[in-house]
Amino acid sequence: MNALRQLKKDQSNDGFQAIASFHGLPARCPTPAEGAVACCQHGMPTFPHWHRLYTLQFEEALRREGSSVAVPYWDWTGSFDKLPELLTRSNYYDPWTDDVVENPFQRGYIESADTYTVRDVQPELFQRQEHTIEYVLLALEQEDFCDFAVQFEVVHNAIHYLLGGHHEYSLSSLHYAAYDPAFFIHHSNVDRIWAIWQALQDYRGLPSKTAYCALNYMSSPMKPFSFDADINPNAHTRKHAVPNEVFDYEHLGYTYDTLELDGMSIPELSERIESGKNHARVFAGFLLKGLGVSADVHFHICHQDNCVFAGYIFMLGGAAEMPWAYDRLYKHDITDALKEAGIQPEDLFSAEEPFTWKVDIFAVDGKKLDSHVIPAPTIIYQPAKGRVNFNAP
Ligand code: CUO
Repeated sequence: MNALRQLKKDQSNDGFQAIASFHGLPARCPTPAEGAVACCQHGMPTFPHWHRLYTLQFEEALRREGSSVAVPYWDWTGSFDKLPELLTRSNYYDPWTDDVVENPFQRGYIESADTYTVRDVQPELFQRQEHTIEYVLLALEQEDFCDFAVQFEVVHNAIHYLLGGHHEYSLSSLHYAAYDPAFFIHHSNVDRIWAIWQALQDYRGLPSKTAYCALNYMSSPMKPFSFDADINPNAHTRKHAVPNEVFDYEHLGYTYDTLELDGMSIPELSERIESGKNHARVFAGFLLKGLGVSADVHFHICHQDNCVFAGYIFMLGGAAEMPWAYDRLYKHDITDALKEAGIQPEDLFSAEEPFTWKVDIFAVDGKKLDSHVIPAPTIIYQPAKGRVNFNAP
């Protein structure tokens, strides 16, 4: 807390304002065509790498200001009924000065907008835990890096939205998210989930430190970390500003106290993931792309005149974002939603009339968007493990 207080006073190119602007506004990444865009990489297989390096940049800046600890992670996959005290307490006692001082993790100042960050916490944050772990497990189940990266990023988006809510100067805005120190406490956990996936890949005997599905991306410099020392004074992140250099976090100089998730070790996680494959599952498959705005996508699956709520996803965006589109589907498990509506996975095969979707997309300010800005999802049937289809022996 003392280190963050100091970092906020640091007006240098590696102070709080400068680091926060690496992610969103003021935009730092020039483009030949349309002026500068926000540097953060979303919707690409480099999302995990860019944000790993970014969390490290923040951690090393705090260490420069006297911190001797790592950036803590907030494990939002477990159950909780309030935010971590680190983020919410209003003040703390500083034994060095014998003073009670303001807790710097509560909010951040946004110089370019001359305002402070706000948290418009949504009640769902405290209600969706049992689902959150399932979404994370589905990400961890993916054995191909690019499939993992899509599921992983979309799960992480929800925390931005549920903490930031409908407020512009909040975690739910790509432009201003990183001005709220909660960003780094969240992203430290996001990074830990990637580390858990990497450990699972090792356990499964699969690649954990490369991405065969996106080799070209893995050798492209990540801005603004790769820029010169005037823009990024941190020689360590500058030197490692290529995704290939970021897979090995221990090589970057840090580790995690534990890679357990929801009390499960890596072998237990693997077992849980494998047992989840023993029943047939149905997914909605979305081909997502940047909308230039943060948005909430609610979807219902309909048969004849009957529509049932199947889920929602959150997209983090902003007008200054880099254009992006995933090259593969984000899968949202709708098996339970269908069952609750009395629809068995098998019914999808025998229905005489096709199942259709009702998709409602709301920008974070509440404005309804055209539901066709993203293609209607596909229905994906995944048979139980070892079965070719539902009625196979
Ligand atoms: Cu760039 Cu969480 O992704 O912010």
